Amino acid sequence: MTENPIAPPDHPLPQPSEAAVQTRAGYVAIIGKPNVGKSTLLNTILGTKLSIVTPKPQTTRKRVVGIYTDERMQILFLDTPGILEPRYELHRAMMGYVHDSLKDADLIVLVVDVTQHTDPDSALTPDVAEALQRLRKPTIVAFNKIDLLSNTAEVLPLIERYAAAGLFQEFVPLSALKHANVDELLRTIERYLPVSPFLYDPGLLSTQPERFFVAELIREHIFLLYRHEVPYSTEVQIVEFKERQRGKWYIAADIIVERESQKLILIGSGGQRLKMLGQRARRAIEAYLGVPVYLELFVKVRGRWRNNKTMLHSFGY
Ligand SMILES: Nc1nc2c(ncn2[C@@H]2O[C@H](COP(=O)(O)OP(=O)(O)OP(=O)(O)O)[C@@H](O)[C@H]2O)c(=O)[nH]1
Ligand SMILES: [Mg+2]
Repeated sequence: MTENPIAPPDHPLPQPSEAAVQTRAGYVAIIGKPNVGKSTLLNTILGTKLSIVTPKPQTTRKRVVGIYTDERMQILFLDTPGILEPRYELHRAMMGYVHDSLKDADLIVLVVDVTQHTDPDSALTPDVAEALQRLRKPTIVAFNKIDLLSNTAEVLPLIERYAAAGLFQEFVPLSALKHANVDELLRTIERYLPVSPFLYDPGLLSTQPERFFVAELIREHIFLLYRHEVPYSTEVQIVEFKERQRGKWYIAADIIVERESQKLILIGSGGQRLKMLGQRARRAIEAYLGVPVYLELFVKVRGRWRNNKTMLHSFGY
């Protein structure tokens, strides 16, 4: 084992009278390459589907805040887009969320896919490795997808290699999908979390508005329903969000694509594909909001929006 420069803070055992009040709270950035299971891990910890998940890489594009609270601690998780080498302005904005989250975090969870990232170089890009080195924050490696190993002992050589990199303090093999060993990750996080009162109401699940998650659910179903470049060329903007005391809530969203040909694919012959998308997204939104919803979708073409900073800004990037 290499030297461990960032040891967990010393906590004297709390006196019985203090035990009830000594809570911990802080920010934990969840980072890692695309598709490693960052959003799945967040959802498993929260016990609910908050952050969208698909089998395709680059599903998450913005920062998603998820709040975990139990009797002893409150963790503000920052789920981030997958680490990549930017090819578009959109990618640069996505990497901006990763770097901002690293700065804001008290500690970091690096998620790796044990079937892909058998050494630390493959789990990071040079800029993120440099940021970890510079920031020197406690960093836990979550070795995810151990359910795909024929023998869990196969993770041991990986742990050795990651430990040798000298960038990480803790190593937790787990399966976010199968809920295996996720409690161990929470216990490990707790040891590094600052002593602090809770930062938010314990009942709060996120600091982001419902309309953000509604747009995400529509995007999730675009990722699930369409293939090739369509999901990657698509953005969703909520244009109307009307809550109603009685009757259905009214939600209207623009689906923005880069080319006319993508618009045709989205709509499908006779509008069948768009109708299917609308039905699936509506059901997901109703499950999330717990109310009946009338959802209207409009497809619009905005050429090269992924490389247009002004447009990206207007889309909230
Ligand atoms: N077998 C297995 N699959 C998993 C596990 N965790 C996540 N997955 C799958 O991996 C795929 C990607 O999961 P996500 O949670 O969207 O991954 P992500 O890291 O958030 O991906 P991006 O947002 O694209 O960066 C999905 O198909 C998940 O079901 C796991 O523990 N085991
Ligand atoms: Mg994700």
